[in-house]
Amino acid sequence: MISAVRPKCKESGHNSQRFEMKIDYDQLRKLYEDTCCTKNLQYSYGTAGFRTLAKDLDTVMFTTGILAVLRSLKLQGQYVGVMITASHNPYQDNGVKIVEPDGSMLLAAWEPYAMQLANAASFATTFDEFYAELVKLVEHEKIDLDTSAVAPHVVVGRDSRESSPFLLRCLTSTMASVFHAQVVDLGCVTTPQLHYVTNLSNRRQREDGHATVATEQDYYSFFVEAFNELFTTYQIEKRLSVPKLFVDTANGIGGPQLKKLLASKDWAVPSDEIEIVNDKSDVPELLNFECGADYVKTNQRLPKGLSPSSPDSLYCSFDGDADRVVFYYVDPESKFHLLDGDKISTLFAKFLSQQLELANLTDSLKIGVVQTAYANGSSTTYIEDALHCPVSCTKTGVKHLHHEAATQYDIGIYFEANGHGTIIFSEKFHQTIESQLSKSQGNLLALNTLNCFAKLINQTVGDAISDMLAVLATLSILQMAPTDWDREYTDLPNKLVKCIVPDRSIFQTTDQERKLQNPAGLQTKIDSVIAKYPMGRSFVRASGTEDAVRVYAECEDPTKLDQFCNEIVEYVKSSV
Ligand code: 16G
Ligand code: ZN
Repeated sequence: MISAVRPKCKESGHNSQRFEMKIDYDQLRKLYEDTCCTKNLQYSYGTAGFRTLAKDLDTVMFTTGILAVLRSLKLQGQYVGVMITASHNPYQDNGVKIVEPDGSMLLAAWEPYAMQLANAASFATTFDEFYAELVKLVEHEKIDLDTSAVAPHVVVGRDSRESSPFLLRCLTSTMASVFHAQVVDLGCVTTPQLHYVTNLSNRRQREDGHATVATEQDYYSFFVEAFNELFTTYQIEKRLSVPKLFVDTANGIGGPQLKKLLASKDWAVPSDEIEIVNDKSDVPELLNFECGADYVKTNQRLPKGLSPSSPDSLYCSFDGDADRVVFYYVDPESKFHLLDGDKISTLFAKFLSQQLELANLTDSLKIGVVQTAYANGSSTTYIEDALHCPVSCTKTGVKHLHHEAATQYDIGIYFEANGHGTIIFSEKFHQTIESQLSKSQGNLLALNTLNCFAKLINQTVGDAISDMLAVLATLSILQMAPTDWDREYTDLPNKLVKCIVPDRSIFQTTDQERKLQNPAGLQTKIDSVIAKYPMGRSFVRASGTEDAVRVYAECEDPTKLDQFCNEIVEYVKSSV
């Protein structure tokens, strides 16, 4: 295996005497030359990993595959996950992101490596230029490439895009042949399934030296069991509190996966209570087209394929890789009502706070909600004033919210308004509940409810399927109709606008993106506009996923909202 050890990279001027790349240089070179066809494009690893037109991703897939292997080697051969997806983007796009062994996003300190490797391959004029960059990284991180001691392990998954099988081949091309990695291909899965399976595989390996990797089937069994357990605990008939739930799966991978879950032999809710629409994941161009969470949230209207039925019916939309969900209903006057990420987190906060109180645990376990600046001001006021829960605000992007929820609270509920989110339960939470239950102390119903509810949540990442089940369970237990849920608080009228500017990088923010530091003087102008509108709030930030600047505004008077937002947009345009 360690056939052609190349001691030094003479051509690239790399002259380390200490270091040997114990990999097959010729094989790597051949695969590089065969695979990396896209050249001279600058790639950046953002909040969503790499994402762009699928036709431009061969080189990036090649280098990301290598980086995943290196990450696994750095972590003593633990399973590292890689997901090929472009989430809610149109069907022509694709993307890739790396998942840590515990199921969280790639460690921030490694994101620059992902970029360096991709851009080295993209701009290198010879293979050795790229190779030198690889050597530099391996040396810097002191990674032992001798795979005879520890083999790297990688779990790969992809959403339903047509381009994914080809990109998967680019991704995995070097894994086994050059780095002797054990690669587990999950096939088509949702992003949260990939996170969950990566986490479970490592837990099994750690806890009982389990040699077998976790599977998609484990995911279905686990969540169906958790759902059933919660219903049994409550002794509620296995019927939902809503007569019908319509699920728009954006013609993405969520459709077939949800069908598999509902087809599980143990799934007990009558099949006519949940109807899946927009489930044509085999028609590529329909993906996210006029449907899905992003479409519904942005346009505040029903997606294609759905027409209003009874006001008691509840609807929800996933995005293309099913890590995001928003709910909605239509009232008797045919008015559309969105129940977005803010509404989901407030529903969970209300329910879990009640259960904590019933279990007499409010003093020992800290519950809190994590939001971003996009959270509607009314939701923040409601959580603080009506639920008496603390609220944290972080920068946009799941990893920021996740970190805050995991480090600040025992029950950390986090959601972005766009529907990305989950709940993190701390070690202390599990120990406390377990200890109380084992002593049969306190309100057993509340303790069991908390215990079961924690199982129903995919704690590795926001998960449309798991979040959907948790919302259904909560509404059933609280006996709430969609209108009751919506009535808890009323959103302030709000608007989100995209502004194209010559260089978005000059828009630098502080205070969790709520204030601009640059361009100089612009924030003062924005503040003077905000002061004119009762309950006014507005902020400006550069998008991390598009070449644009986003302007958010909310105020009390819906008739003034356009004017408010336009004034800010005008200042933004005149500042560049
Ligand atoms: C990415 C983020 C999402 C965030 C969005 C903001 C992840 C997995 N995804 O899709 O959380 O809301 O970017 O996009 O972190 P923007 O920067 O273009 O506004
Ligand atoms: Zn997504």
